[in-house]
Parts: sequence; structure tokens; C-alpha cells
Amino acid sequence: MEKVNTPRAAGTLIDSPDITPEELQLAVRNHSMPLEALRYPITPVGLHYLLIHFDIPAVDPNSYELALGGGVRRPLRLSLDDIRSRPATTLAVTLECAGNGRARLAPRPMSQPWLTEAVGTAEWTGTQLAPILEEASPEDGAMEVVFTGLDRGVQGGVDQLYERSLTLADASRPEVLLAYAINGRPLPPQHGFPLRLIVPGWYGMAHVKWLRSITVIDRAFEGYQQATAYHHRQSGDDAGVPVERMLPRALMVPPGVPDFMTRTRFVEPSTQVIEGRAWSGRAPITRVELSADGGSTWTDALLEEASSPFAWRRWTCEWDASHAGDVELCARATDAAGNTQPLEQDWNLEGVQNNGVQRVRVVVGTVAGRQLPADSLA
Ligand SMILES: Nc1nc2c(c(=O)[nH]1)N[C@H]1C(S)=C(S)[C@@H](COP(=O)(O)O)O[C@H]1N2
Ligand SMILES: [Mo]
Repeated sequence: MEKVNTPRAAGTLIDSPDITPEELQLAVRNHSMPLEALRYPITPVGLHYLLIHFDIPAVDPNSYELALGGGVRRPLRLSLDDIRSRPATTLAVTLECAGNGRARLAPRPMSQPWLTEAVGTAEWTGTQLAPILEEASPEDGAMEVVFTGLDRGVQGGVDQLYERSLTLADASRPEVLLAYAINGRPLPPQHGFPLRLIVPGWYGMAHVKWLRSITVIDRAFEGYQQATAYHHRQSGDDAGVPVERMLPRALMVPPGVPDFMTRTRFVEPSTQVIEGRAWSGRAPITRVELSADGGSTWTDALLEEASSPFAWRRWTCEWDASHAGDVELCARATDAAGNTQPLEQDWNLEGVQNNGVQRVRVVVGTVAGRQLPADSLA
């Protein structure tokens, strides 16, 4: 692969709390989900988070073809009509970017500066990948399946198409879809039109958008987004652990009304019902707790059923906000495998898999006609 020099590259660590122009550029291209959108079981398309490494490719659906080749006995070329004429499956799937929470780390790994809202749940419609792989008939010794996007760019000095792989076993799981619709409508350009991969339970990077080809290989894939990026590691020398399935996380809809600049919340003295959603890609969510004292004491939330095994669960929890004061609300999720959320976030080099608890500052007092604190007027 060709090497190209870039200015402040991903992988740089930033000591200052100030956001750099490069991060701002990424942040305005790739938006998160406003937390109040946790109220919707299925995230409206425009509110679902977005992550696009390079440019959104323009694709002509009439000439579009998906190529399936490499180590297979019967290479396939599939038009959109071929794919749409196969049995369709619709599945509600929660997607979260592996870098969610990155902007809170210090020093801050230079990349998309997410706070906690890089998530969304959509109803994806498509066809199962497994029967198509079976039809192509992988040769003996097939080990991984590489998914290549149509989008090209440079990252870490490497000229590349966006590509990720799965083991043949993971790619053949029944929930893995080639999706052409989101919430009942064709994919919009930013979510992968005309076709993307959906790998329920996995962090976002696995769900390759703008699919151009699928290639069966007899070795471990060495592409940049697979072998270099998306590892949980402490330093460049550390081989690290590949990022795969989502760790548990709960998010709440921040109560009351926000201050414009700080987003500190103002709530009238009252009993509040806090609501939110929780998910894990590793095992079903079994517990969500709420703390109104920054994480010292916890109350169990009520959990509702998930709309699919791969979608978040709604939770609610009463909060006695009858006394005026300054409060830090925290939410914490635990899954059936015993994974839970840390109170303090551990640091890692790429800023991935950060599932430290959400913290929301709430001022309980009189909201109407309130004199705003000076620090919010900047
Ligand atoms: N082809 C391609 N697929 C991609 C990406 C990309 O940049 N190019 N970004 C990945 C990452 S890191 C994430 S988090 C998800 C985001 O999906 P969404 O934008 O539909 O929410 O897409 C993944 N698929
Ligand atoms: Mo991501």
C-alpha cells in the first residue's frame, strides 16, 4: 500500500482540553444522537449517529453490483434487484461507535471526539448473508470474509478502501444482514446506500457501509481498519485486543431543561421519573441502576423488554428531587455475563470501548425566571 503523509494524524495524543480544528471538522461531519432521542424505541433516521471516515461515495443504483469472490467455488455478482428479491429480514439493532466516550479521556486520542451519544437503534431490513455465502461455497481452508466499502481515503498514512473482516463463523451467523433499508426506507447516502453490512452486537466499525465486495480469504486479514486500528491497547508497542462486541452501557434522557452553553440541567423540586435505554453486545442487559449522588448509592431501575435481542432496553427510575441543590445523576448497566460499567474510565491509546458511567449535572431549584450562573453566559 502507498504511504502518504498527513498533518496531525489519528493516533496523536492531545494534552489540552481544547478541541483542535481537525477534531471540530470531524465532529461537524459526524454527529451523535441527541440524548433526548433516547425517548424513541427506534431512532428516527436523522437523529441516529453517523461515522464516516472518508467521503460519502455517490453510487448509481442501476449499475451497482456486489461482487462475492476470493476463495469460493462459485463467485457471484449480485445486482440490487437480486439482493432485494431474496427473503427479507427486519431486525432492530443498536449500533454504537467503538470510540464513544473518547473526548473525555486525558490525554485525548486524536480522532472523532465523541462524548457519550454515538449510538442509535434502527430497524434494518435486508437479506441474510449466510445463504449467499453458502451459495458461493467457500473453499476448504476458508478462514475470514473481508467486506470492502466503496469509500477510499488515507488513514495512518495508508491509502485504503474502508475494509473490515469477520471470521467465516461470525459472518455466517443468522443475524448478519446485507441491509438495503433503514426504518422502512432505502438507506440514505450517509448510512451506506445502496447496501451495508449489519453485524448485530458488534461495535459500529464492523458494519461496513457502501459495500462493494465480499472476499473469502484463507488467512487473517491485515487491512488497516482490522489489524492496526480498533485495538484496545495501552501503547504502540502493545499488540492489544481487537475491538468486537459492545460492552454494556446505560444512558438517560437528561431531566428538566438545559442551559444553552453548559447543558447543565434545571429541575423544579419534584419527584422525577428518569428514563433511558441500556444495551450490551455481549449478553442481555439484566440490571440498570441510577445514582443521585455521583455514584455512591444506587437504586435499581425498572427494565422493559427489548424489541429484539440486539436492541436496547428501555428503563425508568424514580428520583426524589424534592430538595434544592446541585446533583450528579449517574446511570449504570450490567449484563447477564456480569459485565458492568466502571465509575472511572480507564485510559487506552485509541480511546475505544469507553463505557464509563454517564454523569449528568442537575441543579434542583426554581427554574422559571432563574438567574443563570455566570459560567453559562460565556
Ligand atoms: N464503508 C464504511 N463503512 C463504515 C464506516 C466508514 O467510514 N466506511 N464507518 C464505520 C464506523 S466506525 C461506524 S461507528 C459505523 C457508523 O454507522 P452509521 O454512520 O450508519 O451510524 O459505520 C461503520 N461502517
Ligand atoms: Mo465507529
